[in-house]
Amino acid sequence: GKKVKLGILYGGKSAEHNVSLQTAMSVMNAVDHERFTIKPIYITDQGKWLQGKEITGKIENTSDLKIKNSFPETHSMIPGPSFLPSISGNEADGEADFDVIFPLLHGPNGEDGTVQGLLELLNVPYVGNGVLASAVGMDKVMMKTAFAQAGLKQPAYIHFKRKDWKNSREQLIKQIEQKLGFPCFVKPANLGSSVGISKSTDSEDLEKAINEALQFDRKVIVEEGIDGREIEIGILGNHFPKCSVAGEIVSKDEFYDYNAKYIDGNTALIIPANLNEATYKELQNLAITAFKTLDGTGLARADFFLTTEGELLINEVNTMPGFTPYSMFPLLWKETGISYSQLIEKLIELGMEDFQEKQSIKYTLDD
Ligand code: G1L
Repeated sequence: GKKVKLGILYGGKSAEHNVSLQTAMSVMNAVDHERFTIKPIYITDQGKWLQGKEITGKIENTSDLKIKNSFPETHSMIPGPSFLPSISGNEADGEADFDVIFPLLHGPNGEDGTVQGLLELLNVPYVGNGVLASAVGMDKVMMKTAFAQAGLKQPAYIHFKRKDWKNSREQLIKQIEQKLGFPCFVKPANLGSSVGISKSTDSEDLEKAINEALQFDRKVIVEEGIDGREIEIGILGNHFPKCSVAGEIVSKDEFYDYNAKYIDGNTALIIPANLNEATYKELQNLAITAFKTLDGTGLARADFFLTTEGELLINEVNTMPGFTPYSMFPLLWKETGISYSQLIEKLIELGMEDFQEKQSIKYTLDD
Protein backbone atom coordinates (compact mmCIF):
# COMPACT_ATOMS: atom_id res chain seq x y z
CA GLY A 1 0.00 0.00 0.00
CA LYS A 2 0.86 3.67 0.19
CA LYS A 3 3.33 4.94 2.72
CA VAL A 4 1.89 6.64 5.77
CA LYS A 5 3.02 10.27 6.09
CA LEU A 6 4.04 10.54 9.72
CA GLY A 7 4.59 14.03 11.13
CA ILE A 8 6.78 14.10 14.21
CA LEU A 9 6.18 17.21 16.26
CA TYR A 10 8.94 17.97 18.75
CA GLY A 11 11.04 20.61 20.47
CA GLY A 12 8.95 23.33 22.05
CA LYS A 13 9.30 26.40 24.19
CA SER A 14 10.00 24.36 27.29
CA ALA A 15 12.64 23.32 29.80
CA GLU A 16 12.33 19.80 28.39
CA HIS A 17 13.25 20.84 24.85
CA ASN A 18 16.21 18.46 24.75
CA VAL A 19 14.26 15.52 26.15
CA SER A 20 11.85 16.03 23.27
CA LEU A 21 14.71 16.12 20.73
CA GLN A 22 16.19 12.89 22.16
CA THR A 23 12.81 11.19 22.06
CA ALA A 24 12.05 12.37 18.53
CA MET A 25 15.41 11.00 17.38
CA SER A 26 14.67 7.61 18.99
CA VAL A 27 11.21 7.44 17.44
CA MET A 28 12.44 8.44 13.97
CA ASN A 29 15.20 5.83 14.10
CA ALA A 30 12.79 3.12 15.19
CA VAL A 31 10.08 3.45 12.54
CA ASP A 32 10.14 1.38 9.37
CA HIS A 33 11.07 3.64 6.44
CA GLU A 34 9.41 1.20 4.05
CA ARG A 35 6.05 1.88 5.62
CA PHE A 36 6.35 5.47 6.80
CA THR A 37 7.50 8.77 5.38
CA ILE A 38 8.94 10.71 8.30
CA LYS A 39 8.27 14.42 8.26
CA PRO A 40 9.76 16.51 11.07
CA ILE A 41 7.99 19.50 12.55
CA TYR A 42 10.24 21.40 14.91
CA ILE A 43 9.16 24.04 17.42
CA THR A 44 12.21 26.07 18.42
CA ASP A 45 12.90 27.08 22.02
CA GLN A 46 11.57 30.46 20.97
CA GLY A 47 8.29 28.92 19.90
CA LYS A 48 8.79 29.17 16.14
CA TRP A 49 7.37 26.35 14.02
CA LEU A 50 9.55 24.92 11.26
CA GLN A 51 8.87 22.07 8.90
CA GLY A 52 11.85 19.97 7.79
CA LYS A 53 12.59 17.81 4.78
CA GLU A 54 11.63 14.15 4.91
CA ILE A 55 13.98 12.03 6.93
CA THR A 56 15.21 9.02 5.00
CA GLY A 57 18.11 7.64 7.03
CA LYS A 58 19.37 7.15 10.54
CA ILE A 59 19.76 10.31 12.64
CA GLU A 60 23.05 10.26 14.56
CA ASN A 61 22.74 13.49 16.49
CA THR A 62 19.87 15.56 17.89
CA SER A 63 21.46 18.69 16.42
CA ASP A 64 20.38 17.31 13.02
CA LEU A 65 16.81 17.79 14.21
CA LYS A 66 17.24 21.49 14.95
CA ILE A 67 15.81 22.66 11.66
CA LYS A 68 16.97 26.09 10.54
CA ASN A 69 14.96 26.80 7.42
CA SER A 70 11.42 25.69 6.86
CA PHE A 71 10.74 23.36 3.96
CA PRO A 72 9.03 23.91 1.64
CA GLU A 73 10.01 27.57 1.96
CA THR A 74 6.62 28.74 0.79
CA HIS A 75 5.03 27.33 3.90
CA SER A 76 4.34 29.76 6.66
CA MET A 77 4.21 27.63 9.75
CA ILE A 78 1.89 27.91 12.70
CA PRO A 79 0.98 30.34 14.18
CA GLY A 80 -0.71 31.87 11.18
CA PRO A 81 -3.65 30.64 9.21
CA SER A 82 -2.11 29.99 5.80
CA PHE A 83 -0.27 26.86 6.89
CA LEU A 84 -3.14 25.31 8.75
CA PRO A 85 -4.99 23.86 5.77
CA SER A 86 -1.87 22.16 4.47
CA ILE A 87 -1.37 20.21 7.68
CA SER A 88 -4.87 18.89 7.44
CA GLY A 89 -5.38 18.52 3.72
CA ASN A 90 -8.38 20.78 3.64
CA GLU A 91 -6.89 22.69 0.72
CA ALA A 92 -8.81 22.71 -2.53
CA ASP A 93 -6.00 20.94 -4.38
CA GLY A 94 -6.27 18.02 -2.16
CA GLU A 95 -3.82 15.79 -0.47
CA ALA A 96 -2.89 16.19 3.18
CA ASP A 97 0.72 16.81 4.12
CA PHE A 98 0.36 14.44 7.06
CA ASP A 99 -1.68 11.29 7.60
CA VAL A 100 -0.98 11.28 11.32
CA ILE A 101 1.03 13.34 13.79
CA PHE A 102 3.10 12.06 16.70
CA PRO A 103 3.30 14.89 19.26
CA LEU A 104 6.38 14.71 21.49
CA LEU A 105 6.18 17.87 23.52
CA HIS A 106 6.55 18.51 27.18
CA GLY A 107 5.09 21.05 29.53
CA PRO A 108 2.48 23.77 29.57
CA ASN A 109 2.88 24.43 25.85
CA GLY A 110 2.10 21.02 24.52
CA GLU A 111 1.40 18.43 27.12
CA ASP A 112 -1.66 20.06 28.56
CA GLY A 113 -4.06 19.49 25.72
CA THR A 114 -3.40 22.67 23.77
CA VAL A 115 -1.48 20.97 20.97
CA GLN A 116 -4.10 18.23 20.88
CA GLY A 117 -6.74 20.96 20.54
CA LEU A 118 -4.88 22.49 17.63
CA LEU A 119 -4.66 19.10 15.91
CA GLU A 120 -8.39 18.55 16.47
CA LEU A 121 -9.19 21.84 14.78
CA LEU A 122 -6.89 20.94 11.90
CA ASN A 123 -8.78 17.67 11.61
CA VAL A 124 -5.60 15.62 11.48
CA PRO A 125 -5.19 12.26 13.27
CA TYR A 126 -2.65 12.22 16.10
CA VAL A 127 -1.08 9.75 18.47
CA GLY A 128 -1.89 9.58 22.17
CA ASN A 129 -4.39 11.15 24.48
CA GLY A 130 -6.94 13.73 23.43
CA VAL A 131 -7.63 17.21 24.78
CA LEU A 132 -9.55 16.19 27.88
CA ALA A 133 -7.26 13.40 29.13
CA SER A 134 -4.18 15.50 28.41
CA ALA A 135 -5.56 18.51 30.26
CA VAL A 136 -6.90 16.62 33.27
CA GLY A 137 -3.76 14.47 33.40
CA MET A 138 -1.63 17.58 33.45
CA ASP A 139 -3.24 19.13 36.51
CA LYS A 140 -2.63 17.11 39.66
CA VAL A 141 -5.61 18.62 41.45
CA MET A 142 -8.05 17.88 38.63
CA MET A 143 -6.63 14.39 38.28
CA LYS A 144 -6.98 13.61 41.98
CA THR A 145 -10.51 14.99 42.02
CA ALA A 146 -11.42 12.67 39.16
CA PHE A 147 -9.75 9.68 40.84
CA ALA A 148 -11.52 10.36 44.12
CA GLN A 149 -14.84 10.41 42.27
CA ALA A 150 -13.98 7.04 40.72
CA GLY A 151 -13.33 5.60 44.20
CA LEU A 152 -9.58 5.19 43.70
CA LYS A 153 -7.60 5.34 46.90
CA GLN A 154 -4.77 7.88 46.97
CA PRO A 155 -2.48 9.65 49.44
CA ALA A 156 -4.07 12.53 51.37
CA TYR A 157 -3.41 15.98 49.92
CA ILE A 158 -4.17 19.67 50.25
CA HIS A 159 -4.14 22.20 47.46
CA PHE A 160 -4.34 25.97 47.27
CA LYS A 161 -3.51 28.95 45.11
CA ARG A 162 -0.90 31.68 45.43
CA LYS A 163 -3.60 34.08 46.66
CA ASP A 164 -4.73 31.69 49.42
CA TRP A 165 -1.13 31.32 50.57
CA LYS A 166 -0.75 35.06 50.70
CA ASN A 167 -3.92 35.53 52.72
CA SER A 168 -3.91 32.55 55.09
CA ARG A 169 -0.42 31.16 55.40
CA GLU A 170 -0.68 30.26 59.11
CA GLN A 171 -3.94 28.45 58.67
CA LEU A 172 -2.68 26.46 55.69
CA ILE A 173 0.46 25.38 57.53
CA LYS A 174 -1.63 24.23 60.47
CA GLN A 175 -3.99 22.35 58.17
CA ILE A 176 -1.10 20.62 56.42
CA GLU A 177 0.48 19.62 59.74
CA GLN A 178 -2.79 18.19 61.00
CA LYS A 179 -4.05 16.47 57.88
CA LEU A 180 -0.78 15.34 56.25
CA GLY A 181 2.04 15.49 58.80
CA PHE A 182 5.70 15.07 57.90
CA PRO A 183 7.34 14.20 55.66
CA CYS A 184 5.13 15.66 52.95
CA PHE A 185 5.76 16.56 49.34
CA VAL A 186 5.17 19.98 47.83
CA LYS A 187 4.61 20.22 44.09
CA PRO A 188 3.39 22.71 41.52
CA ALA A 189 -0.05 21.42 40.46
CA ASN A 190 1.11 21.39 36.87
CA LEU A 191 2.54 17.96 36.19
CA GLY A 192 4.64 19.22 33.32
CA SER A 193 7.15 20.88 35.53
CA SER A 194 9.55 18.44 37.14
CA VAL A 195 10.96 21.53 38.81
CA GLY A 196 9.74 23.05 42.05
CA ILE A 197 9.10 19.70 43.76
CA SER A 198 10.45 19.16 47.27
CA LYS A 199 10.15 17.02 50.36
CA SER A 200 9.49 18.79 53.67
CA THR A 201 10.33 17.40 57.07
CA ASP A 202 9.23 20.34 59.27
CA SER A 203 7.11 23.49 59.08
CA GLU A 204 10.07 25.74 58.33
CA ASP A 205 11.01 23.50 55.41
CA LEU A 206 7.41 23.50 54.33
CA GLU A 207 7.18 27.27 54.01
CA LYS A 208 10.28 27.38 51.88
CA ALA A 209 9.05 24.53 49.71
CA ILE A 210 5.70 26.21 49.12
CA ASN A 211 7.29 29.52 48.17
CA GLU A 212 9.53 27.64 45.78
CA ALA A 213 6.70 25.65 44.16
CA LEU A 214 4.59 28.82 43.78
CA GLN A 215 7.23 30.21 41.47
CA PHE A 216 6.40 27.53 38.93
CA ASP A 217 2.63 27.50 39.15
CA ARG A 218 -0.20 29.52 40.65
CA LYS A 219 -1.53 26.32 42.13
CA VAL A 220 0.30 24.09 44.59
CA ILE A 221 -0.44 20.65 45.95
CA VAL A 222 0.95 19.17 49.16
CA GLU A 223 0.84 15.38 49.45
CA GLU A 224 1.21 13.07 52.41
CA GLY A 225 4.47 11.06 52.36
CA ILE A 226 3.77 7.35 51.92
CA ASP A 227 5.83 4.54 53.39
CA GLY A 228 5.88 2.03 50.62
CA ARG A 229 7.13 0.76 47.29
CA GLU A 230 6.84 2.72 44.03
CA ILE A 231 5.16 0.61 41.36
CA GLU A 232 4.41 1.69 37.79
CA ILE A 233 2.47 0.05 34.98
CA GLY A 234 1.92 0.78 31.30
CA ILE A 235 -1.48 1.01 29.62
CA LEU A 236 -2.02 0.71 25.88
CA GLY A 237 -5.27 0.90 23.90
CA ASN A 238 -8.44 2.87 23.27
CA HIS A 239 -11.66 1.11 24.25
CA PHE A 240 -10.04 -2.09 25.43
CA PRO A 241 -6.84 -0.93 27.09
CA LYS A 242 -4.30 -3.56 28.10
CA CYS A 243 -1.68 -3.44 30.85
CA SER A 244 2.01 -4.19 30.60
CA VAL A 245 3.92 -5.97 33.31
CA ALA A 246 4.63 -3.72 36.29
CA GLY A 247 7.93 -2.11 37.21
CA GLU A 248 9.34 -0.96 40.51
CA ILE A 249 11.55 2.03 41.17
CA VAL A 250 14.14 1.53 43.86
CA SER A 251 16.68 4.02 45.13
CA LYS A 252 20.45 3.81 45.01
CA ASP A 253 20.71 2.52 48.60
CA GLU A 254 18.51 -0.42 47.75
CA PHE A 255 19.46 -1.39 44.26
CA TYR A 256 22.56 -3.38 45.11
CA ASP A 257 20.18 -5.91 46.64
CA TYR A 258 18.50 -6.43 43.30
CA ASN A 259 19.67 -7.76 40.01
CA ALA A 260 18.65 -4.51 38.32
CA LYS A 261 18.86 -4.55 34.54
CA TYR A 262 18.15 -0.85 34.19
CA ILE A 263 19.92 1.79 36.22
CA ASP A 264 18.98 5.39 35.72
CA GLY A 265 21.06 7.85 37.75
CA ASN A 266 20.25 7.25 41.39
CA THR A 267 17.42 4.84 40.77
CA ALA A 268 17.03 1.38 39.33
CA LEU A 269 14.06 -0.01 37.48
CA ILE A 270 13.09 -3.53 38.48
CA ILE A 271 11.13 -5.05 35.60
CA PRO A 272 9.00 -7.02 36.12
CA ALA A 273 8.27 -5.94 39.68
CA ASN A 274 8.11 -8.76 42.17
CA LEU A 275 4.45 -8.74 43.26
CA ASN A 276 2.08 -11.48 44.31
CA GLU A 277 -0.69 -12.50 41.96
CA ALA A 278 -3.51 -10.81 43.85
CA THR A 279 -1.64 -7.50 43.96
CA TYR A 280 -0.91 -7.79 40.24
CA LYS A 281 -4.59 -8.33 39.44
CA GLU A 282 -5.65 -5.39 41.57
CA LEU A 283 -2.95 -3.16 40.11
CA GLN A 284 -4.15 -3.88 36.58
CA ASN A 285 -7.77 -3.22 37.48
CA LEU A 286 -6.92 0.06 39.18
CA ALA A 287 -4.74 1.20 36.29
CA ILE A 288 -7.50 0.50 33.75
CA THR A 289 -10.05 2.27 35.95
CA ALA A 290 -7.76 5.30 36.22
CA PHE A 291 -7.22 5.36 32.43
CA LYS A 292 -10.94 5.16 31.74
CA THR A 293 -11.64 7.82 34.36
CA LEU A 294 -9.41 10.22 32.44
CA ASP A 295 -11.05 9.11 29.18
CA GLY A 296 -7.61 8.11 27.96
CA THR A 297 -6.75 7.08 24.43
CA GLY A 298 -3.57 5.44 23.20
CA LEU A 299 -1.38 5.15 26.22
CA ALA A 300 -0.56 6.13 29.77
CA ARG A 301 1.75 5.16 32.59
CA ALA A 302 0.02 4.75 35.94
CA ASP A 303 2.10 5.23 39.09
CA PHE A 304 1.19 3.69 42.44
CA PHE A 305 2.41 3.29 45.99
CA LEU A 306 2.20 -0.16 47.53
CA THR A 307 2.03 0.53 51.25
CA THR A 308 3.69 -1.62 53.88
CA GLU A 309 0.14 -2.82 54.70
CA GLY A 310 -0.23 -4.06 51.13
CA GLU A 311 -2.62 -1.35 49.98
CA LEU A 312 -2.32 0.15 46.49
CA LEU A 313 -2.68 3.93 46.32
CA ILE A 314 -2.67 5.72 42.99
CA ASN A 315 -0.08 8.49 42.77
CA GLU A 316 -0.57 9.78 39.25
CA VAL A 317 -1.22 8.88 35.66
CA ASN A 318 1.17 10.27 33.09
CA THR A 319 -0.53 10.72 29.72
CA MET A 320 2.81 11.52 28.06
CA PRO A 321 5.35 9.32 29.76
CA GLY A 322 9.07 9.28 29.08
CA PHE A 323 9.44 7.64 25.72
CA THR A 324 13.05 6.91 24.82
CA PRO A 325 13.89 3.19 24.48
CA TYR A 326 15.33 3.39 28.03
CA SER A 327 12.30 5.00 29.66
CA MET A 328 10.05 3.05 31.98
CA PHE A 329 7.04 2.87 29.64
CA PRO A 330 8.82 1.34 26.61
CA LEU A 331 10.85 -0.95 28.90
CA LEU A 332 7.66 -2.25 30.51
CA TRP A 333 6.23 -3.10 27.09
CA LYS A 334 9.47 -4.66 25.94
CA GLU A 335 9.31 -7.02 28.90
CA THR A 336 5.66 -7.70 28.00
CA GLY A 337 6.74 -8.72 24.49
CA ILE A 338 6.23 -5.54 22.44
CA SER A 339 9.40 -3.98 21.03
CA TYR A 340 9.96 -0.21 20.81
CA SER A 341 9.22 -0.22 17.05
CA GLN A 342 6.09 -2.30 17.51
CA LEU A 343 4.94 0.00 20.28
CA ILE A 344 5.28 3.05 18.04
CA GLU A 345 3.36 1.37 15.22
CA LYS A 346 0.63 0.25 17.60
CA LEU A 347 0.28 3.81 18.93
CA ILE A 348 0.01 5.21 15.41
CA GLU A 349 -2.67 2.63 14.61
CA LEU A 350 -4.59 3.53 17.78
CA GLY A 351 -4.39 7.25 16.94
CA MET A 352 -5.79 6.66 13.45
CA GLU A 353 -8.51 4.40 14.83
CA ASP A 354 -9.60 7.02 17.35
CA PHE A 355 -9.71 9.63 14.59
CA GLN A 356 -11.95 7.41 12.46
CA GLU A 357 -14.24 6.93 15.40
CA LYS A 358 -14.49 10.66 16.07
CA GLN A 359 -15.23 11.23 12.38
CA SER A 360 -18.34 9.10 12.66
CA ILE A 361 -19.91 11.33 15.30
CA LYS A 362 -22.99 13.12 14.09
CA TYR A 363 -22.69 16.90 14.44
CA THR A 364 -25.94 18.10 12.91
CA LEU A 365 -29.54 17.13 13.24
CA ASP A 366 -30.17 16.91 9.46
CA ASP A 367 -31.18 13.43 8.36
F1 G1L B 1 2.24 10.21 21.20
C1 G1L B 1 2.30 9.56 22.33
F2 G1L B 1 2.57 8.30 22.08
F3 G1L B 1 1.13 9.63 22.85
C2 G1L B 1 3.30 10.15 23.25
C3 G1L B 1 3.42 11.49 23.26
C4 G1L B 1 4.35 12.08 24.10
C5 G1L B 1 4.07 9.37 24.08
C6 G1L B 1 5.00 9.97 24.93
C7 G1L B 1 5.14 11.34 24.93
N1 G1L B 1 6.11 11.90 25.77
C8 G1L B 1 6.55 13.16 25.68
O1 G1L B 1 6.11 13.96 24.91
C9 G1L B 1 7.59 13.62 26.65
C10 G1L B 1 6.92 14.45 27.69
C11 G1L B 1 8.36 12.50 27.28
C12 G1L B 1 8.57 14.51 25.93
CL1 G1L B 1 9.33 13.75 24.66
